[in-house]
Amino acid sequence: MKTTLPRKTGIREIGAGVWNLGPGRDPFGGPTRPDLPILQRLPLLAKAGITYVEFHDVELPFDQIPRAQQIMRDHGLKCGMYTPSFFADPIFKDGAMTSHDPKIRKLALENACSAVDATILLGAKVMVFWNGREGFDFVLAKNGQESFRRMVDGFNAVGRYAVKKYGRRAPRFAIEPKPNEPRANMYLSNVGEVLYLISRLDPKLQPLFGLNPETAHSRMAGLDYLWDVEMCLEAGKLFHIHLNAQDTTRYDQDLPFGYTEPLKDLALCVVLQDAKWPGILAFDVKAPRTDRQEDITDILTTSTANLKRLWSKALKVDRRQIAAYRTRGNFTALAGYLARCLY
Ligand code: GLT
Ligand code: MN
Repeated sequence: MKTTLPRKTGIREIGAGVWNLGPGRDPFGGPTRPDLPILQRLPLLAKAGITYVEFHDVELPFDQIPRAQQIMRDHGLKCGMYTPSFFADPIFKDGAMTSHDPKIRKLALENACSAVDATILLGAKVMVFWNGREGFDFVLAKNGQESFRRMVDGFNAVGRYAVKKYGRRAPRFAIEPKPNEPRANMYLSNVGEVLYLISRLDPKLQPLFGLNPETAHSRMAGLDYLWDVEMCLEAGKLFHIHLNAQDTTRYDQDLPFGYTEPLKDLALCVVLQDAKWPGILAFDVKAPRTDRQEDITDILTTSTANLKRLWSKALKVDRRQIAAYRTRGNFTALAGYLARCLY
């Protein structure tokens, strides 16, 4: 059964990445489940209620797209976004666009351009750039100002390629910030930094660039994801969103949406509803190492159930009450009101 969100503006169905259903690897141990071939994950995603699937180029290379599309059609799936992997291949160990080696930067650009082609072929409207290896572990390992210019040049070049080849059909690019992991310090570590980078791109290309904020990534940076999302909305730059949960500022956990901070998640639903945000609400979660193969989609069904519940509760939140609490400056009472809506 497809999950849909009642009274959502625009797209009502849910998204998730094929990598969400991995074999349970972590930095301290190998897989605990079979590594299911990507195409075999598609029926599982469909069965878990997902409609919009997300892929990295390394998960769905060009030549496998027709086969994937057939499976997707059979299961009522669509592609929500596509993204070049600038982090898995050891060649990108010190970054893709910000690598010191011009040959590696050229390869990154080529990969990004083929990802544009794949995004178009798959009918997705958004291509994501995650800053996986862009950054540094040691001070002075890179010249920060030069790195910034390399990112500006890189994104401009991808934007130019997309516009030249596809004109108005060009996908929109959503840059996904994260503060650390795998690098000690990552460039484009938060929403504000990405908004600044976009302001430095070629003005003609700026409309093509926006963000894919991820709730857990904001939390890892010790930031409030509601404010991060509101900044994206204010700038007209919320192009995509990754929902999950994170238990304080430790390593990236990709926990089920709604698990750690349900009250904030309720408020997030209120904000998205009021903004009439039309895009796909997508999960970026990770089936934990301890879940058995037969339970691998529990992470998605749990996230979905939480989202549906919070979304419906958010529809019932009385906006006039919120306004009244604001006017009177009764912020603790406002917190109490939200808690009553939630519990
Ligand atoms: C990686 C990362 C995610 C990104 C994915 C897209 S890859 O799993 O942790 O947050 O969205 O590149
Ligand atoms: Mn993500």
